Amino acid sequence: MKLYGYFRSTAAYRVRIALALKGIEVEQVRIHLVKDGGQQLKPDYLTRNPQGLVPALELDDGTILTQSLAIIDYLEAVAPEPRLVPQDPTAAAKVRAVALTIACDIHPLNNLRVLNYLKGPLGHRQEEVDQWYRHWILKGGLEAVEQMIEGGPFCFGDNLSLADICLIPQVFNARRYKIDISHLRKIEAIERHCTELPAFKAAHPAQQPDAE
Ligand SMILES: N[C@@H](CCC(=O)N[C@@H](CS)C(=O)NCC(=O)O)C(=O)O
Repeated sequence: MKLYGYFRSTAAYRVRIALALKGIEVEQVRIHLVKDGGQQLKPDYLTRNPQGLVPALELDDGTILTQSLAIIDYLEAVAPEPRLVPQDPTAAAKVRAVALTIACDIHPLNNLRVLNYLKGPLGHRQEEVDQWYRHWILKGGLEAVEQMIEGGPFCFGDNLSLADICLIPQVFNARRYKIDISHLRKIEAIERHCTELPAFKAAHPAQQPDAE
């Protein structure tokens, strides 16, 4: 299998964590999101993902899967251990609610193409773009997630789940943009715990072959 991604992509980072947890090895293909005006927008890559976004997972038979959560669902189906979504329907819905809050409500507002559009065509100053980022990552974003999770050592007690897989990359991104999250005590504790685990370490952007 080939994972098309970029070291700093939080969506690709989610998939890398899931792959590492399940012990699945893939070839990584770098799609540089900035160089050459964004390799994700080149015709060759658009044939793989018409959205022009990473990640995409190419299976050995050539099938391409896109959308990080759909890819993780696929991995969960073909390699069920360790479980990333609990069997209990209520627990599963809570895990998915956190994952979807991050993947559908926080991340899209702060994606590279959105920030570039604010700055480029709409002409906003960098301080305004930074304010946008800070606002959406915290308000109704990570501040809500802090209320939705139980906490320690993972989002939902002792069970590592899809919620942690989505949370840790988003926190990495918040730190990259120097967002103060010191008031989010549960999230900070989960970050401290998860980032020490081998699968999270292996998936970290700094450990990727294309890290800069
Ligand atoms: N919902 C998608 C989001 C994918 C996504 O937005 N990827 C970002 C990197 S984290 C990207 O490729 N951005 C390129 C751009 O904004 O031009 C998923 O979960 O896979």
